[in-house]
Amino acid sequence: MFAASHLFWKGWENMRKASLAAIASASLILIGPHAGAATISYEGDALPQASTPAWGVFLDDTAGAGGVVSGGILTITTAPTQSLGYRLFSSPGGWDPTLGGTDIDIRMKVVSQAQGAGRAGDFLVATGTQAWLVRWGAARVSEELLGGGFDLDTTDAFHTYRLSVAGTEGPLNIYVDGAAVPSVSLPGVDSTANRLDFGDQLDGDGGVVQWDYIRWTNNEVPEPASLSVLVLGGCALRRTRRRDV
Ligand SMILES: [Ca+2]
Ligand SMILES: [Ca+2]
Repeated sequence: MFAASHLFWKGWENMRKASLAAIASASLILIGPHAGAATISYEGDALPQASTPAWGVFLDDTAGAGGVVSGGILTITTAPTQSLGYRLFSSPGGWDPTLGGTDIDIRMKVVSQAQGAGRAGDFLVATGTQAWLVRWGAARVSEELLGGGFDLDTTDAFHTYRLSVAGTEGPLNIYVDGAAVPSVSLPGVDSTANRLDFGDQLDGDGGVVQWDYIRWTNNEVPEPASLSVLVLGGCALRRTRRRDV
């Protein structure tokens, strides 16, 4: 008798888990990346120009110092008189203004800032209407075009920087290592550029910077219809849970 009821209970339990999983996966489909979302990553497994998609080398006066890939890390070495930049999306632009916003996760480390250099490396975010140029020094993260930034030891370890742009107009919020609150929130400057650039793009900057990955996601705003279905899905999930208690 015990075995039979135990079996029945296990069967019910499995069915309940299956239906919960079905509801959960249906909800995930709704809130996950939509067909219109675009995701691109550079993982440091090859030089940017040899990766998929291939980045253009738009600045290279490093005279051989340049970029070196090892163990999934791209290391860029520049003297203050040298520069090296990699570019994606210059034509056509990659930023879809009909999509809702963008997160760019960058895991990187400043190994050293060259003597006399302003900063060591940088990243340009340009949405087609606004642009930001984020720069990393050994002790500060800043924005070049309007100013603003925050102090941080960028040399002690790899840090993950999330550059999050609301829509195409901004502001740009920078989150460090998954923090809930941005370290800085910056308005952009007007720009028709539509691209991503990274490396050492500025005269006067230089040093050794290691880039582990760059992951770019252009998100679609969920449509109101999808949202209402999502809310219904959430209610169903709650009701199911309540019945179980
Ligand atoms: Ca430079
Ligand atoms: Ca990597």
